[in-house]
Amino acid sequence: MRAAVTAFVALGANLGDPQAGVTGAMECLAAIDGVRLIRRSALYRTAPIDSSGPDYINAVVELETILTASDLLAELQRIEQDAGRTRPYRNAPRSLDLDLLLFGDARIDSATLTVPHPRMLERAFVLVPLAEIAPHRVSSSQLAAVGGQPITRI
Ligand code: A4P
Ligand code: MG
Repeated sequence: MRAAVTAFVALGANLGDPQAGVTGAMECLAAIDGVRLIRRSALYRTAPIDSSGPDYINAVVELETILTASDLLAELQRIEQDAGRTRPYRNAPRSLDLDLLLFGDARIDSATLTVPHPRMLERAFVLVPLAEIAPHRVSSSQLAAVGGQPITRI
């Protein structure tokens, strides 16, 4: 039996009913074989960053998993597909985006997976919900660096 790893996943959506999309995705994550949902942040409303369309709903969850990081990524992509995600172009508005932020203390740099997520430190929509559920994983200077980005807890 593989040892369980603590992983953090960011959820985002700004098409359709994004609040229902993010909440439903949390249930889908909890239902993955080999995954336990440990903690979920509140939902946050955020303006699009390097993206367009309506405001996003964002959140972060903590998982415990016996899957490998690449198997977990495959499950995240399956849930995105099931939510009707299309990829017309990079950073396009989306019905659901699931990004693997952290996978234990692993550093991964493969063709399909980079962990820690390379843009997580630039984004209040990731750091604020992550700090809510895992304050020890985000420093106050990291939070201060994204302090100018509007984000509303709902
Ligand atoms: N990939 C590599 N590393 C990872 C990882 N750690 N987690 C690869 C997930 N995927 C990872 O992703 C493209 C490829 O990245 C995947 O095939 C996977 O192999 P994608 O989800 O298809 O494309 P994307 O979403 O357009 O790119 P990405 O990199 O997820 O975009 P970002 O940088 O996450 O930005 N503004 C607000 N307010 N809220 C948002 O949620 N999201 C984005 C997306 C932009 N602006 C936003 C928000
Ligand atoms: Mg993504």
